[in-house]
Amino acid sequence: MVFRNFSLDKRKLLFQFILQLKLPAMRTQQLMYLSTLHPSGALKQPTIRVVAIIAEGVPESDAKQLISYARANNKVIIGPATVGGIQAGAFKIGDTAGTIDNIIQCKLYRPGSVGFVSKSGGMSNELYNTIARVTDGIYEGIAIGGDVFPGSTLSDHILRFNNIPQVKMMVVLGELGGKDEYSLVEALKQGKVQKPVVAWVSGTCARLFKSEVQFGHAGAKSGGELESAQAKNQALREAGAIVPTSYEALESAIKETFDKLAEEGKISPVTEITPPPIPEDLKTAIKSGKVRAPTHIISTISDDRGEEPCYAGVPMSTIIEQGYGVGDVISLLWFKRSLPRYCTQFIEICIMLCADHGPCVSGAHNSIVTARAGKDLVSSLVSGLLTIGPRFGGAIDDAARYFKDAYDRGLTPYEFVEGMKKKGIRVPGIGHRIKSRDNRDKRVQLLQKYAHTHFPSVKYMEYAVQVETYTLSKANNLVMNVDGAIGSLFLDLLSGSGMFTKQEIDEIVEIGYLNGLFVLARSIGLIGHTFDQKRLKQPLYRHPWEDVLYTK
Ligand code: Q5B
Repeated sequence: MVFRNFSLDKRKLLFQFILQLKLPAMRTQQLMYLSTLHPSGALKQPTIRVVAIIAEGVPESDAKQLISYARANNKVIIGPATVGGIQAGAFKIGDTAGTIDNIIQCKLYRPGSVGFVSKSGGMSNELYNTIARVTDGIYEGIAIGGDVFPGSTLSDHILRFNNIPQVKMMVVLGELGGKDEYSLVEALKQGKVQKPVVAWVSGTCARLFKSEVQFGHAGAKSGGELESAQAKNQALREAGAIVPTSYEALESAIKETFDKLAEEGKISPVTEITPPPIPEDLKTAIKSGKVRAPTHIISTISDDRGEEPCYAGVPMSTIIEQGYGVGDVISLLWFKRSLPRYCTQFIEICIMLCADHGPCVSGAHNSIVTARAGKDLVSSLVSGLLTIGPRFGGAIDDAARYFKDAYDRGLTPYEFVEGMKKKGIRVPGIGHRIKSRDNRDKRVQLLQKYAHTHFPSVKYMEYAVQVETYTLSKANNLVMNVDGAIGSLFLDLLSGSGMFTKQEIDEIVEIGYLNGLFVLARSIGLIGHTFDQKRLKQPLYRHPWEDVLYTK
């Protein structure tokens, strides 16, 4: 790659330029083209005559090679390190002339009579403004860039302007360092330029410094006397350019030259047009409080716009420095409040208990089969997660809903279970494929023990235990399962903590937050199973024939 310092800003300019390529006003003969890959690639395109290199820091040896290729092939390079160029009312490249407001203020929306060339991009914007104030405006403006080896020189552009009939006068802004300006001096002396040239070489202050000074541009170095601004201004003056005595006097020199041409009838009045109103940039308008844009998303749980992300208003530094745990983060992001430690610890216990239950359960089996089919982590995880539902792991919300409804309505366990049977609904949170009266689920016991010790009330869980006592009288495996334990205990957490209104509890149960605990927890295990299969380099899974009952 030629460009070693291709900054983000420059890439933005490139993008901006590519958008500009679509402008209908663009004139093909002045097509300027940027290659994101290599400018020599652009130069080699037969239809491209001019290449602008906006990148800064192009190595000098590379710049020289590009320049010699361009010269040999009758092509033009503007830059490197150029801010671009503009043909007023027609085409703009790069960031030259700045914002739309500035373009309008500098009358760059329609052509004037002045050809302008500058080394400095920043100063070219300044001069666009100056020229607009005292003349009928710019016809074309080019910043050649401040590198030691510019692709095209000041005199290249002046000679070009000299041949453009619409350009009646030229303004040149050079700078100290290098000898570029002397090629213009030569062209003036040889009578190659017939139109008035107003010129100023900036950097006269360099003499005030005791040692050699390097200004902003690579080429702007106060070297020997010949390269000084004073010497170049003098040489230009002697060659016939109109050179003021100071930069401050440049504006009046431009004005006088223009007025003289106008008096002589060499400049016909420009047809003024009213530029079409450009709608204000939305971001700027919003920032200044002028408009309100409709939002497409409402978010109430987190905010990443400040210095640090906030979860429910709590800054990340507080979360980290005050030792918050996963339970605290869940309480902030799901419940939008800081819950007491016994609650967040309960959430963490749920996550730990449900993280995995071996390779044979639906979710893990799916993830294992998917991983063995060569699929990636996310696919394997998602395939396992998709099995979570009313039978497997996803019965927590329904358990909470039905237990709450039955308890709040004062139903006896008998009335509740038989009522469900009549409706043909299995009691969520009850029943397990391998757990039974004699092989209780240790996880359920641990949750119950924790709640008995820390919760102010366990009324819903006690009701679930009564339901279990009744279902166990029907069948040995109709035990309270982990979904039932979490569902009933979360009801106790919500109602006993004093942190939620009745309405909020109903909403949490109605929306169905609680399956989220299983989904989140089991993701840990499913990811583990996926890694395990990949680590073990397990082959494609094929279910054995002998394990299938083939029947007609
Ligand atoms: N019967 C869990 O059934 C299972 C009944 C019932 C009334 C019930 C079943 C069920 C509700 C949903 C639920 C969460 C499908 C389970 C989990 C996470 C896990 C998993 C792991 C982990 C098991 C036989 C007879 C039939 C049924 C009756 C069954 N359940 N009656 N209420 N709840 N429960 N899911 O053993 O007369 O013959 O028609 O749906 O809470 O998923 O480790 O594996 O961590 O990964 O297959 O722990 O209970 O029994 O379906 O053959 O039914 O019992 O009506 O009666 P089974 P089935 P009948 S925890």
